[in-house]
Amino acid sequence: MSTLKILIFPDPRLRTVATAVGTVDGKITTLVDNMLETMYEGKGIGLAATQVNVHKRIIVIDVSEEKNKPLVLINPSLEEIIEPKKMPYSEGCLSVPGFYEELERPSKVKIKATGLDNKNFSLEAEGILSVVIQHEMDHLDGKIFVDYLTNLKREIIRKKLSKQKKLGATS
Ligand code: QAP
Ligand code: CO
Repeated sequence: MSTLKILIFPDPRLRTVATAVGTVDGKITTLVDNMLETMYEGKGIGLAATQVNVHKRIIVIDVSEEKNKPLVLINPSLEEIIEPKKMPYSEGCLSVPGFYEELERPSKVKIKATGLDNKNFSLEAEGILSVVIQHEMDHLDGKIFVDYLTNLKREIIRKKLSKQKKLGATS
């Protein structure tokens, strides 16, 4: 296994719309292993393939306390918004390091996806899992959580991260 380089906002490659995975083969399972390792190393709870510059519809998530319950979603799609009542949640992103902002998203959703075994499944998600799934599915369409903020807030974040990159900062 190896860790992958994460694209940092405002990298334009984060705007790429990912394409569907055909069948899950060895190449995909290796990618998923590396995405999980990258997510765990970064202390993340979710990562989309887009963030590691692979433009395929793949998400890995682990919202468990022990970090031992990986969830892999291939070609995820929203089936139903079960509870449209918006839940406020402070969101972060491995591609927007150091910034957290409160957003509101539907609190309970039903999604459909393919697993590593190539089988389709449905999943009802609420609470933080619902939020993370929606956040990661946005990445596959080139959307980032900062897009929901005011232009001013997004510009401040963009400028700070651009400056850090220019200075070669690692934090
Ligand atoms: C998405 O994001 C998420 O700024 C996953 O310095 C997170 O795992 C959705 C992270 C929270 C909803 C709520 C961010 C790690 C990880 C940082 C992440 C950082 C180090 C973010
Ligand atoms: Co993200």
